[in-house]
Amino acid sequence: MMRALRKLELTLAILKPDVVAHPNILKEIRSIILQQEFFFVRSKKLILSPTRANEFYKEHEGKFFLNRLVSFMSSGPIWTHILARENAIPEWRRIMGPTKVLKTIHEAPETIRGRFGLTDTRNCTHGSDSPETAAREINFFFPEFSTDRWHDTEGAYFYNGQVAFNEDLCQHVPLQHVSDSIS
Ligand code: IDP
Ligand code: MG
Repeated sequence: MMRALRKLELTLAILKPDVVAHPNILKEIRSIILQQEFFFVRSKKLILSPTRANEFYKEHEGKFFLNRLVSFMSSGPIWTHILARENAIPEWRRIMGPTKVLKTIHEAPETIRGRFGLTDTRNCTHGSDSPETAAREINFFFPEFSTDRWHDTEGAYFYNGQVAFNEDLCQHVPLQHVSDSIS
């Protein structure tokens, strides 16, 4: 029997400094992402400079919260991930929950932001909000990554479930590449 082909969509996720500062919360959010059947296609831990944080959030220029958002996002390490799944963009935003934590803790307490968010600024996670944004944001953090090339090469392993999650890399690795990638 042919399996129905479900198109894998890619999105950019960020685990913000409030999450990365708390190893147990970081671990819990990773396991939620895995339980929800996302693949970690690429992962990087880094510290954003204020200049880069400003550039990333340039759509919010002029908003009252931009300065505090930029200081927060450059205040400590973040994890950035390219996640893959069917409907990855809306699905990741759905499990994150709404932006404003102080409402979300009442209105969607089961979501990531509802469970672990601290304030409207320190709200745990970022997720791209459209295919165009996802393309820009993936390129922002992973300029060496080509979505087309990924679909043509590694993509097939993901479609066939021939990948294993590597905890150290925090990435799903095509099975016959496992030994190459960790050497
Ligand atoms: P999103 O992260 O859910 O896409 P955006 O409106 O794009 O939400 O805002 C980007 C980030 O700016 C939010 O995740 C949050 O950290 C911060 N932010 C948004 N609105 C507020 C606010 O009203 N007060 C404080 N911070 C905010
Ligand atoms: Mg946004």
